[in-house]
Amino acid sequence: MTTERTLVLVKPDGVRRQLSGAILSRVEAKGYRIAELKMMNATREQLEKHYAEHVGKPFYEPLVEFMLEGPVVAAVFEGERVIEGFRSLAGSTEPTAAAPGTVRGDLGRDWGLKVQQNLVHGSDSVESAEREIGIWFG
Ligand code: IDP
Ligand code: MG
Repeated sequence: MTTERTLVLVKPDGVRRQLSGAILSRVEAKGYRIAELKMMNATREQLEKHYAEHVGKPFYEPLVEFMLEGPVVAAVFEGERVIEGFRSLAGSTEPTAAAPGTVRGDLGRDWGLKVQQNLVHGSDSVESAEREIGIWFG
């Protein structure tokens, strides 16, 4: 049995709003284990790799600029089905529509910007998780 891993980022809005601890706490309280944790400033090169799937979309450049606004907290969480479990805790991409009880639903809102500032990133598949963990934790 292989324990799954996922990459979680508290985005610059979450760090700036001093929600990093509250967000990590929700994930830990669910039962997932922190395997790696650090605060860092992302580089443009890392973000271009991380968000390669979004190149060409209207929010791509605003997204990269947003992620460069300040430090992020990067974590690897472990546990059975943690990829799906974290995505469920995070809530849907648009914070206005994200369900109450989720990180984005409880703590996020639309600020009328070109990119949704929605507090967290979580990998969406085993392949993405391994690729993204390599980008952030090499
Ligand atoms: P996810 O973070 O829920 O997996 P993705 O589709 O992978 O969402 O998009 C990456 C990030 O880009 C989102 O978390 C959000 O910050 C931003 N984003 C995605 N779609 C839009 C959009 O339609 N308008 C503005 N920003 C968006
Ligand atoms: Mg995504």
